[in-house]
Amino acid sequence: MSLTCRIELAVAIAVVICTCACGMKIDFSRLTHHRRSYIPQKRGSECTGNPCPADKPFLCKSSPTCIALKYICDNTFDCEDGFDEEKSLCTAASRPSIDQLFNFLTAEQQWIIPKLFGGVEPEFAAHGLAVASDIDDLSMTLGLTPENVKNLHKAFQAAMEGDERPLLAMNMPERSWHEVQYMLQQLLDSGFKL
Ligand SMILES: [Ca+2]
Repeated sequence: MSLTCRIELAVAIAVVICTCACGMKIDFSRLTHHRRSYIPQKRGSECTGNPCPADKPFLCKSSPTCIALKYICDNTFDCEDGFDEEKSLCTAASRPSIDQLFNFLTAEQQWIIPKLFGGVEPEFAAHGLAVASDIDDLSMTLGLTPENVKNLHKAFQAAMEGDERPLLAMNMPERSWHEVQYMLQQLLDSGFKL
C-alpha cells in the first residue's frame, strides 16, 4: 500500500473516531464502505463533527489538539495522549483493507475458513486479520482452536518459504497458491507477527 493510501486510511480511522469524541469503538466498516453488521454501533447526540482545520485534520482523542497527516504513525507522539501513534490505528492503516481481506477470504473460504479461522464468517475473519497484532491476538479475537493456530503458523511459514505443499495438504486448490502467498506476505510485511 502506498504512503498516500496509508495516510488516507489512517485519516479515515481518525475521522471515524475523532469526529465523534464519545469514546466509541472504531467502526472499521466505515473505512471500506463495507457491511457493518458485526461492528457495535453507538453514536452520541453530542457528536458535532471534526473541528480541525483542513491542513491539520487529525484530532487527538482526549485533547483538542489537531495535527497534520504527516505526523500520524510516524513514531513520534504528537498528541498529548499518544493517539496519533496508537497501535490499533497504525496497524489497521498499514494492513490490506478489510474489503481486500474479505474478498480474499470469500474466494478461498471453502478450505481457508475451516482450516485457519475456525469456521467463522469471512467478514469476521477479515476484521480480525486487519487489526490483530499476531496469531495469539487473532486466536483470542476469533476464538480459534489449537489446530487452527497450528495451521496458521504452517500457512505463514509456507508463504515465507515459498513452499505451497503444507497449504495443498490443507485442501488449498493449486491455482490459489500465488494469491494466498501474496496476501499472507502482505500481512507479515505490515507487522503481523507469528
Ligand atoms: Ca506522530
